[in-house]
Formats: sequence, C-alpha cells, structure tokens
Amino acid sequence: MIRCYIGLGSNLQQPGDQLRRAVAAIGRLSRCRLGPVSPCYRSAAVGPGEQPDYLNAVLQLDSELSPEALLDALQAIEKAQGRVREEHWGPRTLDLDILLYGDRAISTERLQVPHPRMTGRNFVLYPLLDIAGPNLMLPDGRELGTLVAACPMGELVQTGLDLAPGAN
Ligand code: ROI
Repeated sequence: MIRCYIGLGSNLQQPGDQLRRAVAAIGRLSRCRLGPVSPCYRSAAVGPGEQPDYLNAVLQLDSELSPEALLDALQAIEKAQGRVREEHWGPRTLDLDILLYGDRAISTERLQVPHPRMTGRNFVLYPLLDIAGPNLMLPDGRELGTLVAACPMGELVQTGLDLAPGAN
C-alpha cells in the first residue's frame, strides 16, 4: 500500500454535497483504504476572474493502484458527479487531485506529483497539515511544516462540515 494524499475542491452545485459524495466514492474504491479526512475549509477562489468561493479538503488514501490507475479512478468520480472539461482555472463541480503518492516524484503527460501548485496554496497545505502533521516530507526533502510557515492562512476558514462517510 502506498500512502497518498488527495485534494478535493468544489465551487458549484452545492459544494458540501459534492465533497461528501466524493469522499464516499473514494472510500469505495477497490484496492484502496480511506484514512483520515481533513476538516472542510472555505476559501476565496484563486485564479483569474470572478467565481464563487470554494470548499476544499484533503484526505489520506492508502492504495495499491498505480498512479495512472488512481488518476483514472478519480477522474471517473469527477465525471460521475457531472464535471465537464471546462475552462482552465474556471469553476468546477468537483476537482480531485493526487497531491502526493508516497514519496514518489512523477512527471508524465497526464500526471504531475507532487501537485505542482500545492506548495503555495493555503487551501491545500492547511488541510494536509491537519491530517498529516508538520513532519510529512515531500519528495524534494522539504517538510510540510516549513511550507505551511511560509504560506499565510489568509481568509481560509473551517466550515464545521464533516465530510467523513457516515457523518450526518
Ligand atoms: N481556488 C480555491 N480557493 N480552491 C480551489 O480548489 C481552486 N481550484 C482551482 C482554481 C481555479 C485554480 N482555484 C481554486 O482549480
């Protein structure tokens, strides 16, 4: 089993429901075991133009799937929840990103791991810190605690929504 961390984001069509359904679907993936799910955060949209606030979270997933098979499985969940391949940086019903895949660095046409923009994004780093702790090390040797210290929390706020399967 490889320990993976998956980032979740949504800013369309009842984002809280989108994230809850996504966590449940990830929990049903074969050859995977769902671990802790972070608190759910609300964050202002990063990127050009006006769009609704996002809900973001991170979960731990131990997996026997290859990186590509895991990506396929996550994209199938995005699609099942109505994601259409929309404009780059545009609003989305559901975004699932492989943030980390064990200690591997992967760079292919389809997949870049660690996620290339995770290190500067508070809506990724803070929920990851909640479940992985400051000593988590990236493939390049940097520690999560160091990255978080360099990334202001800004207007990121916890929503109090519990995304774990079986909650509510
Ligand atoms: N902004 C926030 N706050 N959260 C996201 O998940 C997110 N995802 C994106 C872009 C459009 C870059 N902005 C985001 O893909």
